[in-house]
Amino acid sequence: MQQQKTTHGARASRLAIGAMVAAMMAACTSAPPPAAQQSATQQSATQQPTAAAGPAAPAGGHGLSAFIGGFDANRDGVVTRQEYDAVRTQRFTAADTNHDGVLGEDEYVAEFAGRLQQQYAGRAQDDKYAGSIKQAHVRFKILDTDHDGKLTLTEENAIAGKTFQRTDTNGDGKIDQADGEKK
Ligand SMILES: [Ca+2]
Ligand SMILES: [Ca+2]
Ligand SMILES: [Ca+2]
Repeated sequence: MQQQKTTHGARASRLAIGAMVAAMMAACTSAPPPAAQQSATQQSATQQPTAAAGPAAPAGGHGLSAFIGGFDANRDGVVTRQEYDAVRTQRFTAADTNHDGVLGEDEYVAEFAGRLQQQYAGRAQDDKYAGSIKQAHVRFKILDTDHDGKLTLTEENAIAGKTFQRTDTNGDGKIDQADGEKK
């Protein structure tokens, strides 16, 4: 009985300490010292790359890995059809700088150049860079199926749909390493 009483007392004092700690923490929350504020800022800065990840190689390129790098927005190694469509629609909208709902060759190439520069990330522009820009001009002429100099989202979607199907070699509706590197 004596022992039980002691345990009881110890528990009560632990509760009291707990309440004190809680009160101290509440005080900290309402008035954070400068040091705590600074570490919170640092933390959000470190978390930023994860939050704004997006495709690892936004300008894409040839082959399966380049395709995944260009469209795997959440970087889980899989490009779902939904992800593919969302990334493309977002790029189309961003490219349409004069907001007329269609892309001129200049708008199309400028948007691609922005992604390519992002992919180069400070590396010097080489012959390959110039080649990629040249390819973007060629690509525009292919995508602009009725050759009126304006790329509509419908035109883009038609070709992109075929590209997705062709890349999805095992036909499971998503693109990942299981589809095998082609050529
Ligand atoms: Ca993904
Ligand atoms: Ca436009
Ligand atoms: Ca697949």
